[in-house]
Amino acid sequence: TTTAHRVEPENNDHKPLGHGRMLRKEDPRFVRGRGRYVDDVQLPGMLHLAILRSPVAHARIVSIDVTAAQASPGVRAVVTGEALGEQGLAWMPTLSGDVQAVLATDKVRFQGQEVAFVVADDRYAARDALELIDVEYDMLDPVIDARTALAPEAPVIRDDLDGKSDNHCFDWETGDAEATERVFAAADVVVSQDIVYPRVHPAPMETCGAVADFDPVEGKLRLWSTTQAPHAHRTLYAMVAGLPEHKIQVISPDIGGGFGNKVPIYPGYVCAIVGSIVTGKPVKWMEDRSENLISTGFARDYVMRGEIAATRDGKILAIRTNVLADHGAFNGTAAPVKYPAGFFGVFTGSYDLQAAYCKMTAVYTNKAPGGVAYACSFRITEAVYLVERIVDCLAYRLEMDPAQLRLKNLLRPEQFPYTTRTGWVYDSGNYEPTMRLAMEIAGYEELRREQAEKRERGELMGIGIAFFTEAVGAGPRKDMDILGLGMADGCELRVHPTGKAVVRLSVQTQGQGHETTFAQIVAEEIGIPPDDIDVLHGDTDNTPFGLGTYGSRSTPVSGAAAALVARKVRDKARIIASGMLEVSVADLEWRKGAFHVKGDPGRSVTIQDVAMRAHGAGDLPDGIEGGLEAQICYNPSNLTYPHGAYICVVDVDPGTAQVKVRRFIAVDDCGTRINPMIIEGQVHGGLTDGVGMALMEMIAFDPDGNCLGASLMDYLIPTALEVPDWETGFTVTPSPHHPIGAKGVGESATVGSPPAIVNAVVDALKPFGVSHADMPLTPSRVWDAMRGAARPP
Ligand code: PCD
Repeated sequence: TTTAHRVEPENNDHKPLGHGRMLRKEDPRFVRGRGRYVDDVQLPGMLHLAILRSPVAHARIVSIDVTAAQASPGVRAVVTGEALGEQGLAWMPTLSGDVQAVLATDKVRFQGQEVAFVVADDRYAARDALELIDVEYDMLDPVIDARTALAPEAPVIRDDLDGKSDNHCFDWETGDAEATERVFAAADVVVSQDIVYPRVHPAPMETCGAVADFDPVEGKLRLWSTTQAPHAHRTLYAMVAGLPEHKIQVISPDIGGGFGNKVPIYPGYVCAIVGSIVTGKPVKWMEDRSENLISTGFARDYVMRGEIAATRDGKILAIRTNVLADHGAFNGTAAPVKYPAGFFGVFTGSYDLQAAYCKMTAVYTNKAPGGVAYACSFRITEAVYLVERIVDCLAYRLEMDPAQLRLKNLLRPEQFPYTTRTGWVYDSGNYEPTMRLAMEIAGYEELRREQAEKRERGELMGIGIAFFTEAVGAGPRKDMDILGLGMADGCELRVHPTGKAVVRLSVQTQGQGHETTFAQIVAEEIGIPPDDIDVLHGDTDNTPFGLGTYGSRSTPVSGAAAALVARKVRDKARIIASGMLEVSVADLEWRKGAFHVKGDPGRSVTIQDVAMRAHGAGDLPDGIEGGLEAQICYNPSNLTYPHGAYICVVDVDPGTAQVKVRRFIAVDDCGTRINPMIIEGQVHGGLTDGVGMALMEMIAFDPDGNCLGASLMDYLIPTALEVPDWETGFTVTPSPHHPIGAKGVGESATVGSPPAIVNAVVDALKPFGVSHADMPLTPSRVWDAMRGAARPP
């Protein structure tokens, strides 16, 4: 899709970094089909692994007979949970401190769970042998609806956990319950609404997979895998397998989309490692589409109750919410230890409130483990949806225009840095101009007039608004860690003698364009053109430690590291330059790539001259070592808080209840922009995700726990046909604590668009007295809503 409308402010302060819209350095490789993905890895003697999965959601394993499979042609090994158990490998820790079965030993707990694996000469031999494994199951009742998980008669899913007698996973609360109750009790107006954010799946184009190569002579494990967090995975493998960490190399090559799906460690990765150790050969495991959809990390699955208190004239006073979170059979999400519900605590949105309170209960069910933060900084997507939906419910009740209601309540610029009612500190924001710009691009007043006319004629047109603030860039070591690992990022920069450079990152791109944007950041600081800077990532042997790419943290954390490491190199270059020019450091002026003697513009040395001197012959100033390189580990002092205003226009066919997204206006503020073209691409992708979630996507189950969305025939994802030409604009409010003022943006559109779309559809249905309907707004759901029969999903 194209950008029909792009608003470029005149103001110079709003210029992106120097190399702005430069084309992506990685694309020549991708457009020629020369990307190298995990499934492209071919090693001599490599074997193939296939996984036998449970056909049922909940059952005790009575017996597993593998004799026929072992005798099948080409089969090298068949491994069950029992065999793994003998090595202490049947269970592994998850990134949220739960444990998960690598292969089931006692019970299967969701349909698609890993039960056994076969290693064979090729993929087909491995798959064929799976059918010869004979498993006897003793069926148990499944728990499918989270709302029934805590009923006394519910079967206990996690009886593997010591003393566990129910399906309770965790409780979490934030805010001030009493203060909130006081505000609610005294308020003119209270509106409450039950809201479901259905289970969806990130469904990246490339499924998950790995190639494991254990060399018994070196004692070294090399693992190519589809991971968004190679260093964190390496540490976990060291902990699970007892292999020394320096003998594990995790390589994340080109990745065909992550979207949070590639953050967790999946049993398949561990099986590939075990397979290689057992057979003494390299072993490849690659999921198919259905395996990816039924067994890997899903997202969302929150049943929420939202309550909002306000004055009669629309001043929002307080928000309260109660959430039931379905985490599936194992809590497989990656979340900072102290925040089991991630950044849901930012459910207070972009508004100036007096009080807020959230209570959450998480439960286990017989569904695939999760829930990953799919294009969502640790559950902020659910929080934004809740607050933006409930604000619209309030507008409906007060008969106020939803744009005016928001404008009346947005935080004001002088309130930043703003501490929310749940204790988060929004670093910076200037909300009203963002909202006004979106309304201006949309032609908001004109749209409302058009809508009024259409309503006269019985046509269903809806206008939906969402205003969001996100918390991205986890995070400060003092506040957050994952399994005891602090969330800082390393970065290393080496400048070669001829002035070309290599920057090594701890984060890993899955398509976001880091090879380009990180070169741009370094280029801006050190004056070497971005084409002369290579970006290396995704290989633990060759990059500094860091926690990986998710929660739009690469720019806020690693991007800051890249700017600072370049400044460190520049500081050293300045000292060398002062020696070369025989002046003091204070007499030098840095201008785009060269040091100039103040007041003597003719005398200067370029960064390339300095690089040669740093490595070459001739004296260096006292105490300065040769070479031109530096390394740092950046610990952010706060998260960054991007914001945005989205407006969606839909037409609903009164005869078929089909929703058409006619226009979508997205104005984003991610602080200083590095590459506006890449940002627009990120926004277009996220908006498309949003259309999918709002209108089409849901991983559903039948009462027996059969997954009904196990292929892309049933799990609908949007294509270019379902989306309009996106209209984007931007404002720039730099982050005060980020060295270049940048905030993350990769997930903004996925977070902000579902409420805008749902608000638009509900607005279209206003003539039917509809004030809420749950996603996905498929024609049948919209039809039911029009007939007053909105059924709970
Ligand atoms: N940027 C710029 N500027 C600014 C910001 C940003 O330029 N201011 C850019 C950068 O550089 C990059 C991008 O943009 O390139 C993005 O960023 P960020 O926001 O920082 O983010 P990151 O970290 O990098 O990434 C991540 C994200 C996420 S998180 C997700 S989901 C998704 C997104 O990203 N994924 C993906 N996007 C994307 N794209 C693609 N292509 N693919 C993929 O896969 Mo999660 O948590 O994981 O769920």
